[in-house]
Amino acid sequence: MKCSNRVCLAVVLSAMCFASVGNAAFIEVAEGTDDSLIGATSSFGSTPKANAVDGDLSTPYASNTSGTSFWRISLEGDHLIDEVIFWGRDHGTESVRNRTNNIVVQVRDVGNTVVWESDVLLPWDGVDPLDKIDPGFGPHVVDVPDGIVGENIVIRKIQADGDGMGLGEVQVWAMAVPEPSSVVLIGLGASVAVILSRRWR
Ligand SMILES: [Ca+2]
Ligand SMILES: [Ca+2]
Repeated sequence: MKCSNRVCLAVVLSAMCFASVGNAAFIEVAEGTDDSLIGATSSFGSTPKANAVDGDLSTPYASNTSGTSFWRISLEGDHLIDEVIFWGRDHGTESVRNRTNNIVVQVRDVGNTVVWESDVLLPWDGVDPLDKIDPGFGPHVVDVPDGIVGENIVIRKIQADGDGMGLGEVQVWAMAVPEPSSVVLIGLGASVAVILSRRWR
């Protein structure tokens, strides 16, 4: 089938637009993230912060404190966040599984401002530090509401309860948000495609 240059241009631009819109599936973006993009409270023994995204549920990050702790990952650019899924540490004892009690998950923007925060997850009763609820190993699925965009994901243990925080693995299901310049180009492409398709109908 032959087509004029203008019609071909319209077809190509339209295809680009549909490709952008059609790539709407969320993917897991945290696994394998470089250590330099991860921050955390200092770790216990040989449980470095990057262990939480090494793809291996049996290798945890564990904070070296009995107080509050945090673990943070940069996604390098704005992302539409769908879900955060995490696992704790599981060495067969409730006390180790408890290292995911009393935590919140946050989405933060590039300036580190919190744009969304979960409820307190897996809380204990707040009275007796030894009377915690066994949260189990996981997966613990945290649904982030539609439309939340951020660059950093933070998991914080918010209450000193005698144990550090342990994360066997963290997954972030998200979709990169195009840079403004890309959006302008896509919009321009769509406009040109519509104009040319009308003229050559
Ligand atoms: Ca791991
Ligand atoms: Ca969601």
